[in-house]
Amino acid sequence: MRTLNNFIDGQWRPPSNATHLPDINPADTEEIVAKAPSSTAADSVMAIEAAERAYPAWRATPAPKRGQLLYRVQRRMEARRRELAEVLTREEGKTLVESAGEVQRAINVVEFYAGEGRRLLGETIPSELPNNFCYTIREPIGPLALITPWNFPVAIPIWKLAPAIACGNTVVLKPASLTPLSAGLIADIFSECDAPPGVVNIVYGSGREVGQALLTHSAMKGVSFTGSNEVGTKLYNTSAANGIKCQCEMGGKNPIVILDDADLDLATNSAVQGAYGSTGQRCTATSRAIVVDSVADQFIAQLEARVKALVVGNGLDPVTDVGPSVDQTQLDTVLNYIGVGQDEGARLITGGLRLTDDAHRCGYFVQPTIFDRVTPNMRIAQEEIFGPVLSVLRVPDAASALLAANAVRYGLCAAIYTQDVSRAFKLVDQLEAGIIHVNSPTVGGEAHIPFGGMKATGVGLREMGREAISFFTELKVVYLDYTGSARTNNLY
Ligand code: UN1
Repeated sequence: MRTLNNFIDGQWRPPSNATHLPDINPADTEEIVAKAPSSTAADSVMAIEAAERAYPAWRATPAPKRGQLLYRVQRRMEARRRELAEVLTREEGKTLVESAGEVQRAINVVEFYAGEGRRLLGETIPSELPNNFCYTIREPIGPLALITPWNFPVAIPIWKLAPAIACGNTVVLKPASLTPLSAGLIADIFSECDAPPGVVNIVYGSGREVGQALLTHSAMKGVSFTGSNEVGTKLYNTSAANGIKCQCEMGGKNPIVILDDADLDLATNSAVQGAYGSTGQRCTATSRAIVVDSVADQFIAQLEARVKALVVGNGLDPVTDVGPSVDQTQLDTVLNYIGVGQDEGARLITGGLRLTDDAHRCGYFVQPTIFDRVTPNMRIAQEEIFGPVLSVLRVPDAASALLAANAVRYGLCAAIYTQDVSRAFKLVDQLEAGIIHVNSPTVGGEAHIPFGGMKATGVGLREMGREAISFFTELKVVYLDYTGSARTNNLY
């Protein structure tokens, strides 16, 4: 069992308070996967200072050369993909197939941003003056804080790190306390690839202690965060007070809209994958199925059969379809919402209980759950549950489906099931979501395609793809006058 330390200035350093906490396997709470520091603000400051010292040389390194570090990282990740996936499953709980998919996605992201090193383009803009050349340059921002959640402990750190450093920033990553070892392996890989000391630093600890110190330090120039709305809102406020750039990717309550002409087999598959994949612990999870009345009974019948057949268990077991909740708190939240749904009068179709038989006794397992007859104002139709629970809302037609879909505070993603392009395009126009899938599940996304949401889901520019470059750079505009003799300039 590995005892992790903070990764600062290219070295593993014990936390200043010498305190480590256990990293527990949620599928088998008797297994301690690793131990990780519960660091102090002083450790954060050390990491920021390392990032600050490394910044001038990294900023001066040509962008294509910065990209080459990422190509090396890509190759090391490919070589260590099995280990990364297994660690991910052990500490987060998702199935090995899901973990392998996450690792592949992270590798794709690294590959994409490695190439961006050669394409950190500006633009030329024609001036209204003669003999003037105007152009833009993308420059790095400075040392940045990356604060990442437990549910994608490989992909999310990577999809912030890779663009940040390709653009010439240096970073301090604070990974979620529940999944420290995945971040430890990422640090190993950067170290094996000869990342210059201080370009990538990792500090483990609580948001209150370590995160707060990162954000309020004068050298810190920006923060990219994925996690809860509660934390994200505080962080956005702190960033505003300090005048630093901030990007928050937060909750979702994503609908799948099923119209009367939908291919119901396809829609059922999508609902199963979207609602129960990763145990529902992803911000893109499908948590509402909004179904037109005329096909609702058939959809529910198909869905129920599929959900009852799902195998819940340890993600390392190849027969498992659905892993555990990540910890006791998350399990309690899910069970609490199941109780709320019943109290609100929704109809429990299947699931609803914690699994406590011998095979599941040592993990945080809950049955995949379906609620029918959910109405738009119920809490289980409004609030993010982050567990294997799907709320089905029945509606009379496409117009009321749209109203129900938009009647939440979040706006991350939505899926539409119809065979009619004209209805699909109209919904695409009207749905309040940053990512829309037509005839494909709400979850997932490709490495080079922007990711993010509207409304309470997100603030501060999209992640991934070339869009992420806007967040991770400053734009400089240059006016160059080559007249070479005195002339009257424009007056505005
Ligand atoms: C995905 O579902 O494909 O925290 C990725 C999250 C998201 C990432 C989801 N920011 O779940």
